[in-house]
Amino acid sequence: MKFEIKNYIAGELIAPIASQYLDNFAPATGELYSLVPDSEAQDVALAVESAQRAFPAWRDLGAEGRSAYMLRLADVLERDIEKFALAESKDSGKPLSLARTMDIPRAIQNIRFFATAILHAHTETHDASPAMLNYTLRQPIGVVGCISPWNLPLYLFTWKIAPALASGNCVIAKPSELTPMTAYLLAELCQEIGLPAGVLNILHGLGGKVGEAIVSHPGIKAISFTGGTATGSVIARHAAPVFKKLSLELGGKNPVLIFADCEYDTMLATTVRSSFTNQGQICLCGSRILVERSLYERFRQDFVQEVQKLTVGNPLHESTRLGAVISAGHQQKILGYIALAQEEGGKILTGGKAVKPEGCENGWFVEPTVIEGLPYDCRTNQEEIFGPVVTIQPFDTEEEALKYANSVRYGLASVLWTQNLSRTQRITQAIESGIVWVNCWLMRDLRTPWPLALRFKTSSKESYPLILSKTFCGK
Ligand code: TXE
Repeated sequence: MKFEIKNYIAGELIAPIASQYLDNFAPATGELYSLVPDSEAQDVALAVESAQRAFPAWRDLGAEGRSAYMLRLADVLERDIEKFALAESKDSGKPLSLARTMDIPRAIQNIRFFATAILHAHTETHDASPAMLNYTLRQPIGVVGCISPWNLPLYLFTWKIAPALASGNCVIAKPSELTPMTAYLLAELCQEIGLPAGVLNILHGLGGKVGEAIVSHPGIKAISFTGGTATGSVIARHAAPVFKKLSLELGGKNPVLIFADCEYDTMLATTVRSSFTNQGQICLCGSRILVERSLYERFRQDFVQEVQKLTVGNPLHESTRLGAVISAGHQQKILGYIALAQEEGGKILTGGKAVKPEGCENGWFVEPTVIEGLPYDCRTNQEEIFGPVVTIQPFDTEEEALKYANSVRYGLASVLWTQNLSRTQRITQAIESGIVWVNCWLMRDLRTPWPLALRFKTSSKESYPLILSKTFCGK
């Protein structure tokens, strides 16, 4: 009998009403190790009723009251960091070291950040005295839906639920059916801290079934979704006719622009990370590496050498840098793109194959793969692969680099490596992406939803971060 994950509704951990379950596999071993509720519309109805009942008291508890619950939740999560990191690693295939240093700490930070931000929230007043005073009153909307993906399970799950809860909303949340475990464990912690029943409800199951039931339910006023672009479009089709508020964070095909004047060693180490962290399964990973021609040969040689040092292996081993990809189907999708790249004329410089690390022979692993020789407009360079696969391409001028960078339909993130301030200004304005990281990657400040982070090395070799308040508009 496999362990049965439960839904969390009205403060209780309960089985799905229809008692149907889905299989949950450990990607590193292929082992079927738990069962996930295959929830449906009737489970959603129950959860919405409980959230609607909980809403007035949660709203009226005020910012300090809500903050106190959330801070307690962050504290017990921090106490259990090792347990959660192990669960995340097993459920998703990612290295335990990554779950321990990135996923779970960031989940704790998400909860703490919004729990304290709400204490300092303020709004604008427009004083047209003596006749009138206009002010903006921010109020919770009621019951909201949060649907998150499998690549950063608890990290993205908490990033969605924390601001909603802190603002006084009650939440119906659904983690990915591929990675349900840490959301389930979080429900146990909500019980432990005595979070009022119905404030947070966690439903498990398939996107096309329970996910759509969440999106369609008339009692749910807003949807926050992160996942595939095609799914986002389905959700928008359901939500638009009933005028739900909608936040969609979808795919990316992010360019990395490397100029010859960059701070080389930092660039090289960071580009390895921005390519292959979490097996390349982060929507913010850079997958199209564009290099100024005068630096191209040196970069290619060093980059391939560094990538070959990355250990693909058992996620529990400390030396492992790349774990398993999320599923057998996703492994096939990635390998399919590698085959396509070769058909399109690409040359594989390293990687390209599935691997079976010792002790994980039935798991779903792919070697970190670097491909060159492809035109910027081929499918490999235009479509999101979402795996450990990058292409490298030389360019001669800024205009050419920008043309390649902006050629895709995505506009999520980009990375720029240069020491030239004027070039930085030109490129960050011309590049069509919501986030531009300059001389760094994945630095985030939760106060700016899509920050423009700049980091320059001075001639004295001291580095300092500089966050501009400018927010770029996505494509
Ligand atoms: O994600 P899905 P998939 C990209 C990546 C990947 C592709 C597909 O390219 O290969 O998307 O991945 C729920 N109504 N990203 O298919 O299906 C689903 O249950 C409501 C980028 O695994 O979009 C899960 O909880 N919900 C991405 C969540 O949506 C629905 C991260 C995401 O699953 C639904 C993941 C529906 N009709 C994949 N269909 C990123 N931006 O970080 C599915 N879901």
